[in-house]
Amino acid sequence: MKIQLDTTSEKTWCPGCPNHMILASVKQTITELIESKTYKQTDFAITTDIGCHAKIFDYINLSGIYCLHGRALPTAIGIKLGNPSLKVLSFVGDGGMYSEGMAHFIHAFKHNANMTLILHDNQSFSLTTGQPSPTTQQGYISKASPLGTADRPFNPIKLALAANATFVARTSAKDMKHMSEIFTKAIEHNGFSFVEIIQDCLIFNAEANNKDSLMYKIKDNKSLEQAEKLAREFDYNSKSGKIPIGVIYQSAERSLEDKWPQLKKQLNLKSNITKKPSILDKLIPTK
Ligand SMILES: Cc1ncc(C[n+]2csc(CCOP(=O)(O)OP(=O)(O)O)c2C)c(N)n1
Ligand code: SF4
Repeated sequence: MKIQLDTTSEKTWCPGCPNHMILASVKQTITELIESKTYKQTDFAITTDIGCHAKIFDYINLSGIYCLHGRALPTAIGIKLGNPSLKVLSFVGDGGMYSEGMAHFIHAFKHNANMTLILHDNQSFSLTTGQPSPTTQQGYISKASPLGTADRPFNPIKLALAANATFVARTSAKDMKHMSEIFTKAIEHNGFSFVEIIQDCLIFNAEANNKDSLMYKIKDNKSLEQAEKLAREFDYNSKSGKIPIGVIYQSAERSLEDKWPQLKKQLNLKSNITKKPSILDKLIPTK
């Protein structure tokens, strides 16, 4: 079957924005998974939040829902409940996920639905011109924080581990090969996989950029004790310390689909949904 992930939508990200590289890596990953004959294009669905990152919805030809700010994750879980066979990817920013959507973030680890959360962390609310987000470093001066941000940032990796995450990984938006390897491992994990992408924003909070020299690659880790140590190495607050990238933690637990007999039953059914031509096809423009 021909793979057609491109769309005709004009890209409105700033030239050089790392979101372009994230998009390319996501497309490469999905193309490779389809070419491996394990998946079809229609096996994937996406949800996106609101923010610069969320424009990915228009640039990748996959079914999905462009959600309210902070709600991309519960909507993705809703898609999984409707059709547990789908491979669902949810794209969120640090602002929307850790502010408006924080409760969903924590509970998602508990439910352990078999899906992937891709978090673009540029340590700023960028679409709305650079207000401090929950992972912004202390002292950041913006129009919304003229005296400098006083609060210490959250450490989302620590939060994820404390909430019983079964897959936590970190990658860099500047390393397309690494991103693609991590996305593949995340998508193939049986359970909820959380991938944090360290991403520069070229326009807002530029002082948080260029942390590359702190990053180092780790081997896939399955020890919780080691994961907790790795999580403490980067505090999102300073440019000292080290930033481990790779699979920080992975464990085997029952997924939401394994826990709920209704979903398990649906998983075993061969999909019998065939698309019938509808009058709506003419009314709703394709991407
Ligand atoms: C409930 C709600 N709160 C706030 C907003 C305004 N808003 C839209 S996008 C955005 C910033 C998004 O920042 P982030 O999630 O970090 O994504 P980025 O733009 O950095 O990719 C904000 C505050 C909104 N649309 N809805
Ligand atoms: S404002 Fe920042 S995150 Fe948004 S498109 Fe421009 S560089 Fe990318």
